[in-house]
Formats: sequence, C-alpha cells, structure tokens
Amino acid sequence: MSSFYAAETPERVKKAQGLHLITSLTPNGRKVHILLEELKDAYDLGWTTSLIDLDKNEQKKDWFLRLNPDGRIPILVDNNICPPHVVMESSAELLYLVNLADENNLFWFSDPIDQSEAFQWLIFWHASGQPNQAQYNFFRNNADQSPHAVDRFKREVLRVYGVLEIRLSGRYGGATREYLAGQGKGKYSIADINAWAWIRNIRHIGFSENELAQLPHLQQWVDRIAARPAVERGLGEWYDEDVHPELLLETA
Ligand SMILES: N[C@@H](CCC(=O)N[C@@H](CS)C(=O)NCC(=O)O)C(=O)O
Repeated sequence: MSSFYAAETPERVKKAQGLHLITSLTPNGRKVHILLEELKDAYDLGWTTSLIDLDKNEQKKDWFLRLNPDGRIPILVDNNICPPHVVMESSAELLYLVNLADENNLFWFSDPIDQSEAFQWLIFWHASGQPNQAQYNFFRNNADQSPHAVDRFKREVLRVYGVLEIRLSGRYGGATREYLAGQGKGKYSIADINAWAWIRNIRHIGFSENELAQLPHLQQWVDRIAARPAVERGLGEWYDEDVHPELLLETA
C-alpha cells in the first residue's frame, strides 16, 4: 500500500472502495464511461468516479504517475484486490471490465473466433484510429501553423474510417453488418464502444459532404449506437467537472 499511494494522493482516491475510475470528458474517457453505464444497466455494477482537469496537468503529478506512468486518463483502480490493481490504456480497461463483470458476455464473446474478431477491431482502432484522430484534432485546432499536418492526418483518419466502412458494408463479401464483431450482422460489443467514442462526431470534424457520402454504413452505425441510453449517459453530465466539481481531484 505504501508505494501505491503517495502522501499527496487525494483522499478521494486513497479511500475509494471497489472500482474507481479517474477520468475526464474526452473520447478515451467516454469509452470507459459508456461500458460502465452499460454494465450498470445489465448487472447493476457499481463504481465511483473522480475527475481530472487536464488543463491543470494533475495527471502529470507524481501521485498520478505512480498509478499510471503515462500521465494520461482514463485509469481504472480495482480496490477489490489487495494491493489495488490499476489499469491504464482505455482499451485494456474495457477488456478488464468485461472479464470482471460481463458474465453473460453481453458486450464480449464466448466463442474464440468471435473473440478473435473483436480483438482485431479493438486493436485496429486503438493502434490505427485513435492516435491519428488525436493528431488530426490537435492540428485542426492549429491549422494555420501546420496545414500539411492537418492534411496528412485527415487523410489517414479518412482511410481508417474507410476500413470500417468496408467492414460494415460487406463490400468485399459477406452481409452488411450492424456491428464490428460477431457472426451475421454482428453483436454490439466493446469493439464498437471503443471506436464509437471517437467516431460519434463524424459529421462535425471537417469532412466534406462528398467525403461523408463515402461512409454511409459508418454513419448508420454511429446513429445506431448513439440511441442507447447507457451511451447517452456515458457522454454526459456525470463526468462533467462543471456539473460535479465535488468529483474533481486537485492537489497543491
Ligand atoms: N492510449 C491511451 C491514451 C490516453 C490519452 O491520450 N488520454 C488523453 C485524454 S483522451 C489525456 O490524458 N491527455 C492529457 C495528457 O496527455 O496530458 C488510452 O487509450 O488510454
């Protein structure tokens, strides 16, 4: 316990019981919020949440780096284990949660081939989607300084979205799919949640009408998942430091 928490670790984190999520309203945070909300609806799963103001760099302080040397959110602390187990990397957190709490495989798969598919799409997004989209978002906000970077990352994001479009459309064989992994039309799973938290704003990230027209199945997938109540809750006010300042972690 002594090396796990530092003197300056917030009491809210030290005293947390059960699952404790440290997060912020960002795409990687939102994917974990959404799964937790789904598990709450399905199994009545409980957890507590703390919020980080990324602009204040609390995530770069020593107490946080002890928990995640990468200095980024989200992190999930499982206090049901002694010493507590910390999970960094949002996709690993999704996998940890389905292993821990999804006993009926509502958001994961029992069949090894289905599991293999889900791993593929989970890793494809984690490795090829989110880093490029993160860079695209960054350079879009600094477009005057780096037009080449905007162009480069936009093209790469469009390419990755195009891969997902191929998968969902069944263009090169197979049926049109509703979800990324699973047999037939597929089954809603963490492979979808993982990518959706980033792609949900597809119509508002600077793609032209013509570019969007190349992605009809991906847009339908975005709308299909947006309609779930747990997804709506995972995006929203419970994770907003302006609405819940009492959840904010701030050290001197
Ligand atoms: N690969 C990590 C990336 C985590 C990440 O980039 N988190 C962002 C928010 S979405 C963050 O903490 N940014 C603040 C920082 O880098 O200091 C994951 O999937 O969890």
